[in-house]
Amino acid sequence: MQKRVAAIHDISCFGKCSLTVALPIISAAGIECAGIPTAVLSTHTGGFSGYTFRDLTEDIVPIANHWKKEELTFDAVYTGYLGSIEQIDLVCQAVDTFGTSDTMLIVDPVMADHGRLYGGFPESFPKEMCRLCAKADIITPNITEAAFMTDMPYMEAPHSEEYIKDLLSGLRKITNGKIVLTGVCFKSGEIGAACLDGENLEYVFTPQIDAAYHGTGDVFTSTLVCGVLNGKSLKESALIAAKYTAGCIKLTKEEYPEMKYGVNFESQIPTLLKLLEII
Ligand code: PXL
Repeated sequence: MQKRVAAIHDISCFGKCSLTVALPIISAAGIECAGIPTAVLSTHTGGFSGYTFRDLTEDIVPIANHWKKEELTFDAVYTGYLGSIEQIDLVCQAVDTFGTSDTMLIVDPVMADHGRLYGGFPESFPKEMCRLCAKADIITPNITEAAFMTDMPYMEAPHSEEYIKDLLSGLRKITNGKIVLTGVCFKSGEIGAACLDGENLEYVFTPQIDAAYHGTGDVFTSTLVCGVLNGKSLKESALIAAKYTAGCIKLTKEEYPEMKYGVNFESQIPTLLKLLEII
């Protein structure tokens, strides 16, 4: 039976992130990807100025209610960028409406990077995001998001293992779900993720490429969703996601170093399908 995901993110019309990344990656893996757009922006908010922002908060619950009425069921709900605190509550409500006990909730608490909240987010946003993370089966914060949600200081790489374990224990107080903490770097030249499943902590690493592009967090978590729904373990899925994301960054750096335009994930889709053992 084909798996079905509901992806709840904004549509940034240009800039390769959120739904314009989740839809193609999840679909390429053979998984149906329905979407609830939380907002429509002309571009993402990182590096562009003067972007439009059409808020779709009012549509979230009616879409969920309609899906419920149609008796649509989902193997997973995958949430990403949410444009306001109100949307966090409405997404919790929407998940309760059309989700069942078999629906996995994967929350990427998209709100910050490099020690700073994204533009437009209030200081209180990380604390509010904890409520959605509390309901999740898997969360995928980066180091900045983890630091903000746990009230711990943000530390630049290279990280000590003690710092990563402290962040993970802080996150464990927020959620009983599995935790994939991204952007973990113990020594220069290697970057990856810490995967905490219950008490079991494992790391995955790939060679670090000296470049940063927008939307790579969305590429990573969309890929993780594909791995998990295709029956891979958390660690296997995180390694596939790390390898695919690193491959996209490497190719993009060779081709076109404009960070705000996102990565060339499209031409790497055949590699993704091989990593996922679909082809
Ligand atoms: O990739 C995360 C993301 C998603 N959506 C919007 C964003 C960002 C990051 O800046 O601005 C609108």
